[in-house]
Amino acid sequence: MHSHFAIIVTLALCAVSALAQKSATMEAIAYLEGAAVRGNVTFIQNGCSENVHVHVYLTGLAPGKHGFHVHEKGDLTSGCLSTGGHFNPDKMDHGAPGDEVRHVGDLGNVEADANGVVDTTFTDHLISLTGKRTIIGRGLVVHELTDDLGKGTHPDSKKTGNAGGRLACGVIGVNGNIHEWPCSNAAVKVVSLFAFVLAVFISRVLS
Ligand SMILES: [Cu+2]
Ligand SMILES: [Zn+2]
Repeated sequence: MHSHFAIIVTLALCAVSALAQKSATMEAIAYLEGAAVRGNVTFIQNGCSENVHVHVYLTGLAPGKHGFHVHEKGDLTSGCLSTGGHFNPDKMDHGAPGDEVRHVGDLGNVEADANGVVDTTFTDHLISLTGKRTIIGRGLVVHELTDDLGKGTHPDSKKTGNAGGRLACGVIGVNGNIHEWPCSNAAVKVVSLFAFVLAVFISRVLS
């Protein structure tokens, strides 16, 4: 009887920890500001290894495409220049969002309409709001020119996409009310794994 109780408790713990990791919605936001350009970018991730949904709203741009990247630092001391290079924890060359070889921070281009407004939504599979590829606390930059996605002939193509000056930038911050985001904590995974192994072990012993 005690053993059955232990199994039920253990399985319940597994389910709760699995659900907690699955259902936690993480949200982040950056307010971008420059001489003429400003706006908001929001990021939503519905679980630890899920894709990140990005909504970009910017005004004051020249019509057309503009390079759009996560840069490595959230430092705005000397404006957008202090945000460093593209966020690149995997030490790759610059590329397009859909490429195998790209910086984590390579979000491609956003396109402003005839009024200079960007209002668009896309999904990225490589950036994350948690773990090794987290973009929380890093810089977000919109550029003067089109990012050539690493396919240009300019010497900077494989480094920056030759996207020109930095028109506006901001820091990506937390925009949610959950106190602890689940998957940045390796301990949560260890506990879940331990509970699972224990449950399997107990059920073997009893059968
Ligand atoms: Cu950039
Ligand atoms: Zn890049």
